[in-house]
Amino acid sequence: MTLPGVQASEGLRGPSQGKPGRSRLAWPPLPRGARNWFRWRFRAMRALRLLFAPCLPKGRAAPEHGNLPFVFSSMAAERSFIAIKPDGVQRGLVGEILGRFERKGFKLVGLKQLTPSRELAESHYGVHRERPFFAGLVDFITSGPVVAMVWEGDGVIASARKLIGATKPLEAEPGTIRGDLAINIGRNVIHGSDAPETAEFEIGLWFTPAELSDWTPADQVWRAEG
Ligand code: DAT
Ligand code: MG
Repeated sequence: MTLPGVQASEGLRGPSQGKPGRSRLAWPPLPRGARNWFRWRFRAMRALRLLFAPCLPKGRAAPEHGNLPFVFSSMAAERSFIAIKPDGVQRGLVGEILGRFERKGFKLVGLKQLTPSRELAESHYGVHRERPFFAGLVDFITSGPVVAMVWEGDGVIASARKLIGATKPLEAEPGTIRGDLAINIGRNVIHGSDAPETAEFEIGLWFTPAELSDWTPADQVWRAEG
């Protein structure tokens, strides 16, 4: 049915838009879900641009999102899964470790404390399943509360690994978490994702999407340029 006052143009109607009056744009031959995604993304971006145009500093564009204000430029930022292991929690090192990531300037988007099930631990360390230390590692990681976190920011995966330090704490540089706070490989206080694929897998394993916050620190402009 054509809405009053809306003229549907036959020539411009999309390929699967059989109903008259549905569309005034020629959509490429994409599945309906993809078309809807593009359509709503476009509308959302346009609304945000209109809404924030007055407060957009001149020459201050976020390249990956057109001329949206910088507050939206973190939408596709990198995330890493970080966990303070039971030894770190038992030793009262949570504040110390969390503080190092905060002071670096990364953004905390997920945080919870839990004692992992064996199933969760075995999935998390599945890559080490065949290693002789696997059983002991699973026993250790399920032995008490773990503080699970997701941190966000440009380059956070590699940077977190540097903040954490080498797997063997005696080989970790002073100034790193393991270098400063641990001695033994089996008690190295913290885990950090080692690559984008593992980060994605681990975040999905430990957190539901609803447990992660999209937010912008009030001082974001002082953390990262542009
Ligand atoms: P990392 O935690 O630095 O990513 P990894 O993925 O190689 O290190 O190993 C996972 C954990 O398994 C590690 O933090 C401690 C434990 N582990 C690794 N190698 C070990 C070994 N040879 N003996 C005992 N535990 C070990
Ligand atoms: Mg690892």
